[in-house]
Amino acid sequence: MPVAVPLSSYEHVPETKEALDWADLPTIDLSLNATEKGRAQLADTLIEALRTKGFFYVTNFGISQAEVDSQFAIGEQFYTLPLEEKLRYVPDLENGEYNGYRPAGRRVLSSGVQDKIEVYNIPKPEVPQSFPPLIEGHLPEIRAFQEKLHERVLHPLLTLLASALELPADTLTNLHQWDKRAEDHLRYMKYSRYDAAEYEKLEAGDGLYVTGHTDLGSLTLLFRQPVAGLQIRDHETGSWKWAKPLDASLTVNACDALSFLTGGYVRSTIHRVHVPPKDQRDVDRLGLLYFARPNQGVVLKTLDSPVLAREGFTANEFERAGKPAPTIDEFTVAKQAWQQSKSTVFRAKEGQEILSGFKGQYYD
Ligand SMILES: O=C(O)CCC(=O)C(=O)O
Ligand SMILES: [Fe+2]
Repeated sequence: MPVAVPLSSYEHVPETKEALDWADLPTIDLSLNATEKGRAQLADTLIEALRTKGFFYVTNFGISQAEVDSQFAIGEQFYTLPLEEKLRYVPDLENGEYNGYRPAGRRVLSSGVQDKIEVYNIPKPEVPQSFPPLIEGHLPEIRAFQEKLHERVLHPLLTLLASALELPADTLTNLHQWDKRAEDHLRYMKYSRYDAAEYEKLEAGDGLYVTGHTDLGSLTLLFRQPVAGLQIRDHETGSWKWAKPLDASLTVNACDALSFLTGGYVRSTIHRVHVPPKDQRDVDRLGLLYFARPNQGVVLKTLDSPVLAREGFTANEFERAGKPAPTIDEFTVAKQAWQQSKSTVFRAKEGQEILSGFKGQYYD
């Protein structure tokens, strides 16, 4: 087994000084999870956040900044590997596989500019995967980090959500067990900078690196990202606001699978990535994310919850269309293939039906 290559410490870039229209997001402070009163309060805050803003911060989640920075350092180092080495780890993207490396330049952005987004996804240990020696050397640390995210962040949030839905506390955690095979993955993501002329072209179009979309799993956990770019569409007002980096926090959003499981009561949140403000255009944007998804084989049908029954959220898109609800695996492959297949035309795949009863959509 390769030994861990020592990494230089990771320096976060300075935040923007521009006065952007920041989203005002609620915070789930997990230190309150220690008492019954605190849990009741958090469950209320969480369901309100999921029903209105769609995004929220999580703080005091029991993972140190040093551990987080170490992951950013691994991600930064990964992207210094020669392209030919990274290309050895490209999965069958056209057919919906996504663990491993996705090179830049598969998508055409507005004004015909090619994307400069690279993605590297690391699945759970149960999923067979080969890694470059750099990653292999750090695998024990990466595994420990993934497991902590699962047990210390995902599970408390799912337990709070079960309580808000008046379901037995373990209803949702049972569908998301760490030691079961599933499509959860940790991601290092890099948006490389453009030159001034290309930024101008992008701005003459829609100014976006990533079009408005929803994520396909349960919850996405996004580590503090000092280079502004992420924008969130408010469920209530429809307006786009920037996500502000908040110290020692995660930014979390609900995704398609959780929306299906709750008959649309929890909405999958629409978000996009804008080109950064002018004072951050001379740096690359490095992201660290965890995409949580239900266990393999979980059928995406609406849960039987007293709250959902009372509020009238008893059928999701598939059920309302009289179609069989897919398993998370079927849904994942179909939506990933739709998202990832190479395109030469801007928004070539708009509105395609990706599974019977569900269309792939972009959002403005
Ligand atoms: O880079 C970001 O801030 C968000 C990325 C994103 O939305 C995604 O990869 O699904
Ligand atoms: Fe996303």
